[in-house]
Amino acid sequence: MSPAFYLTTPIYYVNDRPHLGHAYTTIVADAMARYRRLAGDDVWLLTGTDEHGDKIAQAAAKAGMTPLALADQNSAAFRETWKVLGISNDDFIRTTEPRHTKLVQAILQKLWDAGEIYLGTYGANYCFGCERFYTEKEIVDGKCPDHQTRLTWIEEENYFFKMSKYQRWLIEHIERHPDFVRPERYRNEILGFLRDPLQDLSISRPKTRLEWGIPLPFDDTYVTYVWFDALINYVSALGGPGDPRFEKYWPHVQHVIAKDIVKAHAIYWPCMLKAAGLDLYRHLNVHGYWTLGGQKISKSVGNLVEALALKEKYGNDAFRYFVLREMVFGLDADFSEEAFVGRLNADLANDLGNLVSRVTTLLVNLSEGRVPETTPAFEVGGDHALGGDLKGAFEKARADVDAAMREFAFQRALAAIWEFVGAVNRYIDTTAPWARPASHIARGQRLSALYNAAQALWCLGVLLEPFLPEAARKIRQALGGGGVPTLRDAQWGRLAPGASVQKVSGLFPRVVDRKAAAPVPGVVGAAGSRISLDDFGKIELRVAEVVAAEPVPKSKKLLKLTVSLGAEQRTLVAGIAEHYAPADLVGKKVVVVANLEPATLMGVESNGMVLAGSADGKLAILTLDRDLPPGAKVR
Ligand code: ME8
Repeated sequence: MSPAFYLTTPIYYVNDRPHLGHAYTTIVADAMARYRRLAGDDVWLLTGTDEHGDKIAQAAAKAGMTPLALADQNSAAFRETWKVLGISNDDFIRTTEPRHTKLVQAILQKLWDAGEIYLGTYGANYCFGCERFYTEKEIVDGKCPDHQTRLTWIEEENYFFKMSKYQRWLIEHIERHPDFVRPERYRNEILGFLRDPLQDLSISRPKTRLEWGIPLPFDDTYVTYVWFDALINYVSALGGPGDPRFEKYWPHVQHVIAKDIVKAHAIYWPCMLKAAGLDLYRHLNVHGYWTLGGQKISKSVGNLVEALALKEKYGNDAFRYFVLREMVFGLDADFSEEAFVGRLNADLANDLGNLVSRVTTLLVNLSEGRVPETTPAFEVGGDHALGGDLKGAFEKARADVDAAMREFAFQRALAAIWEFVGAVNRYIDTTAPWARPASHIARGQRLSALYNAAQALWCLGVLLEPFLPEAARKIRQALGGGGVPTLRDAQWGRLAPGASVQKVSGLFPRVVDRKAAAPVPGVVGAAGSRISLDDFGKIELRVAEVVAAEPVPKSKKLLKLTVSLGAEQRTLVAGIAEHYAPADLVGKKVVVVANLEPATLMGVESNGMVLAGSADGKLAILTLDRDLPPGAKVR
């Protein structure tokens, strides 16, 4: 039987719309769930929405809606967002569902019957944003440290959960299970907090103050405190004790949250579980905040970081890659679109996208679109076979990914995969399979290099699945593989000789100018914002002589140009086919941007950009009014 794996995200408040912060936690959980499925586990991934409490009641009042109408609307927005982002959750729970409210009441009744709950009076400073009371020690300048808002002193008769009696036991549990709360910084934070006496937890709110909650089963003049209600979702979504789903998955539960809610999850929740006679979770995995200019991202920062806007603009896989790669799990990370575009262009367009296009193009052009036979006798490098090195590099990447994923270190897992991507790119550069073979040995070596490159690409198509599901599927499909893979498929030789191969180009198009909607490929786009002389100096402009020109197959707009820069020849792709015939260009001296990173357009690598002006649909290439040699600098 496959090992079970149960993973949860927080259930998000329905007073907000999904933004980058929510999306990060959910993407992280999805990547982990996909990875465990790939490894063969029987996975259950849960997310949902937290719909009761002051925060929702107040937001609904402000919007002139009933709390349930607001919850319906925003819960649907979360559900829809996760669908669009391709999140593979197995369930979505709402705390207003009867399956949840029933279980919350059953647990409350059980604790009441067992004498774990009592009626008492309590007065303290309360934050409506956090929905919790703050101790004097936690308050900063009289304000909530999280929301920076003034706290409200509230004194009332309430029901209390005898949490204090679990303090000793909880400390011992955390000390005996070093990775119960991880990374370590959060474990230390909780142990630090537990050095002071733990208070009992107020678990009710009088209905006179708040009606929007689950009534206490033993006193319906009160509703349940939202945290006591919300945490139980992790249990109620599985049907609770006795339900086969609960019995199967609960012993393997792990939670993912950000540091804002670590106290509720690392203190209240274990005590509640212990009192209710339920097993504790395995791990609480805590990540840091996404910030924007140093400020925690929340709904107040606006559209830029709305989860869907980023996905729309850059694509789902690029969005996933950026957040998983950029944030060190556990620490804060600052979001910037520049960093996003930088990673997209460097890691995805350049490293991975070019690799996929190179390998598939080589296989189509040099091996008749098939994976060649293995020819060990011709392994490039003999005993020291480079192919062997490449296989070893993959096995190392796979082991590193596994170790990283066991610790929720997504950024390390991706770094390990990209080390392998680099190794494959270097392997292709070294073996140069495009070189004309001078002998049957060279031909054998070429096929052997292509075989290894194909295996490497296939393995990437499997190992990338949890992180870049769409790109990984395209890679596997290009190599004739369909269906859902497992890690066992990521092996040298799994891709049989003879398997058909299709070219893949433009897997991750470069983002040339993130402000320009659709720049014409190969031609400088519309005027942008002002730049300094220094910035202009970074652009290397040179005179280039067009040596050859031909249309790019299947493209109406693109021409492939071979140009001479004096000492070297280069291939450029320019979006000028609708304005110039190839024959018009040969012999012309044009001006090119010579220091652009390469970009692949319709499967052809372009190493530079031809300058042209355009107006009213007309286009004119920049030429010289006096002769200069090819390669001459332009300033
Ligand atoms: O706290 N950076 O819901 P919530 C990273 N309903 N992650 C962020 C983030 C940011 N800037 N902003 C939000 C609640 N998150 C309760 C949870 S669970 C039983 C009840 C993510 O809508 C992160 O996962 O305020 C954080 O823990 C969660 O959203 C808080 O979501």
